Formats: sequence, structure tokens, C-alpha cells
Amino acid sequence: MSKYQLFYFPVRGRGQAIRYLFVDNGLDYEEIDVGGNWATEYKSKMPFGQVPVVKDGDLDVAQSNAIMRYLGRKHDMYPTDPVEALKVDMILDHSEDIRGPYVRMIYPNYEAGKDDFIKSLPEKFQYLENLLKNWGTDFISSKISFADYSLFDLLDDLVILAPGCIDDFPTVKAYYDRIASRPALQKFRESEEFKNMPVNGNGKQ
Ligand code: 0HH
Repeated sequence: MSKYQLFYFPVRGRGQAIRYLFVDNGLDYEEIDVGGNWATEYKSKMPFGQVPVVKDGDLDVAQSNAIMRYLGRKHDMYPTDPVEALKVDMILDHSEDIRGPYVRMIYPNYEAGKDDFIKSLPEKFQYLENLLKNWGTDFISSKISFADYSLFDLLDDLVILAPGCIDDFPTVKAYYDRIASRPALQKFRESEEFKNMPVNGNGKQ
């Protein structure tokens, strides 16, 4: 199998969950930094004029969540049981309901919007706490799925934004710690490459 290529800016952003999926599953990939010549060289070549894009041989895979689903299906990280797949889909959509407002706060409205955004989080965490507690599994499903990397990365961004914000939600906190302590992810997150990579493109976090 040829090496995957991840086209993205040198930030965590919407590329980070993809990186976690590659790293945690030992999948070979290379980063293509589109930052230098984005407008002149890369934008027009991307299916939607945006990144992340993963190249799998001749195939251009675009849209971050579609990329995650594609890799999940290819590498046995998307449950085949409809109810288990539903859990994974529900959590990914819930994550997106948080990530969207996060991005819309971080880029154009950080100073004015940060406090209100942080105040909106406990309600969102409580839903997550209830579901994860009720399902009672170590991951969203019985084994790790693509959505675990998406949820973990989102929680990580939120913990950076508001340290301690998940501490009142024991199931969510234990879940976050469990994913963070997976050996390949832990090693990757201790690397200089990871530590030096900004969370977002404008330096806000
Ligand atoms: N729905 C898409 C998805 O989920 C949204 C992708 C998207 O917004 O995949 N992509 C943005 C980049 S993410 C994009 O392609 C934000 C990262 C910003 C990094 C800035 C540069 C940092 C330099 C160090 N934007 C470019 C564009 O739309 O032209």
C-alpha cells in the first residue's frame, strides 16, 4: 500500500484527528505543508478548494469528517453493526456541533466570544457524560473507531482553551485520559513536531 499524503497547514486544526488515526494505527503517511503556496499552488487543485485532503494513491479524499469515515471503513474503525455505527455517528455530529462554534469563535471573535463559548460547554459535556456513562464502553463503541480520534482532539482543544473544563464530568475525563495514554499517541504528543505545532492558524488557543 502506498503512503498516504496529508495536505494541510502546519497547525493542529482539522488535520489533527487524521494524524492521530494514522499514528495510533501505524499507518504510513507524509505531511504536505500547503502553507507556503496555498493560493497559487494548492487551492485550485483541492476538490473543494480547502484542506485537509488525504491522497490515497490517485484518490483525493476531502472534507475532514468524510476523510475520517473513509479511513475508518478502510481500516476497520467503523463498526458494521448499525447501532454501534450510530453511536459513532452521533458522537461525531455532536463533536461537530461544538467544533463549528469553536472555530467561529477562535478565528473572528476570540476576545469577545471566548467567555460565552466556554459557558456553553458544560451543557454539551453533560450530554456526552450521560451517553458515555450509559454505554459503558472504553471507547464510543466497543473498540476504537475513527470518531474517538475526532472527539479526543476536540476535547484536547477545549482543555487547552479552558483548563479543567472537563473535570466535573468523570466519564468524559476518564475517556480523555484513556485516549491520551494510548502508547503511540502519547509518544507522538511528546514529540517536538507535535509540541511546536500551533493549535490554530491565528495563534489563538
Ligand atoms: N468542511 C471542511 C472540512 O471539514 C472545512 C475545511 C476548512 O475550513 O474539511 N479548511 C480551511 C483550513 S482549516 C481551509 O482550507 C483552518 C486552518 C487555518 C490555517 C491557516 C494557516 C496557518 C499558517 C501557519 N482554508 C483555506 C481556504 O479556504 O482557502
